[in-house]
Amino acid sequence: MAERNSFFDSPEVQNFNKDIQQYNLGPLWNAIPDLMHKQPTPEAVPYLWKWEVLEKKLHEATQIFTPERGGERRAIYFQNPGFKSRQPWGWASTTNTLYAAVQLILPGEAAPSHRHTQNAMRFITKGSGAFSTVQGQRIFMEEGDYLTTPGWLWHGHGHEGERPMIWMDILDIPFVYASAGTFFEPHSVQLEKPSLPDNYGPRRYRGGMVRPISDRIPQIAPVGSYKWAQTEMALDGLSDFEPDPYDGFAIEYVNPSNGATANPTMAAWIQKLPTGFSSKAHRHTNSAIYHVFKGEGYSVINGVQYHWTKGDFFVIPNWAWHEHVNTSNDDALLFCANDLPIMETFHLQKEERYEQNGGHQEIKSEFIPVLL
Ligand code: GTQ
Repeated sequence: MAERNSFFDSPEVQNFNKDIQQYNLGPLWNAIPDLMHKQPTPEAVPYLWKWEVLEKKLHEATQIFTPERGGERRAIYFQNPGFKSRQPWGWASTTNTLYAAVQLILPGEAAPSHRHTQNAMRFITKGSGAFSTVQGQRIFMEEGDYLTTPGWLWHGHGHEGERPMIWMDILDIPFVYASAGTFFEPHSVQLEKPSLPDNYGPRRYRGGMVRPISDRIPQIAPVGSYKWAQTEMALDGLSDFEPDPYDGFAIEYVNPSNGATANPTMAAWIQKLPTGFSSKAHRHTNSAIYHVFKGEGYSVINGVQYHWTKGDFFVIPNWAWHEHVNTSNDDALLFCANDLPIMETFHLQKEERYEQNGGHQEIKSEFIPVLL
């Protein structure tokens, strides 16, 4: 492409550009550098939210909002500061395609059943005794469980336990919004009555290890919930071998009925970083949202150091260089949700390895999180 020169600033061109606006037309020659930049320039920025802040704000929200009063869920979403000027859907974008939130439910509360075209997944951060009713079965949730609720499935939540329960929601809200594919419908009853035994999917599939022979036809979410005990066992098995240099010991949740990601548009996995593990840096087109399930360490994202401890959440936007380090004396466990399936479906996925300096970025500054 030719260098941009004074031609673009000439009154003749500027007047023409202005003139065609009244016909709702636009000049490509003016727009192309912004439309077709050399590499991804996501509005999302790297960011990190501290657990102490989230937990406190969720508990404060219990004084203000109840599902009964508001007819909805008590969820607080991760607003990426890079989107603040983009209205209205910038309000709820954590990355360019993904929304993530933390949700708190109190014992005895019920979040009403509804369905929408957005796909959802959950990772259980704290507590037990709450359930999500999906596809007619109550799926009880415990710390470390991963649940899938693909688009248009009815889902509502209840809590039979003793203490507040918190989990992470991840949905493809910005992607579906941009595609104008949003449908939403509340259920006719408050919380859908179960039509199958409790934990039907996870019990029949043993966490995705097997497939009952009657289920050979692909289904959208046959497992429903991937139990922590089984995930931990799988991680332990993998740990006898070499870690991936970029992601440590990482295992992805899959749908055993079709071999694809557990949720169609979003992938999710768990990464174990052993003591002292320091990954190499790379970047990829897909964006990722991380939750620190266990441990302590830091990630370097585009040369900035993000310290994390248990419970924190952080964002790696598209095409950002990143690497992870475990600084603690124990394993660190990271839950990662990402839009890899979207990027792969549209042939946009690319990865690049950081080759300089032994594969490690120079740390130029440290991120200072907003504290209470
Ligand atoms: O729990 O069903 O954070 O529908 C956003 C939309 C949670 C849910 C969110 C949802 C839900």
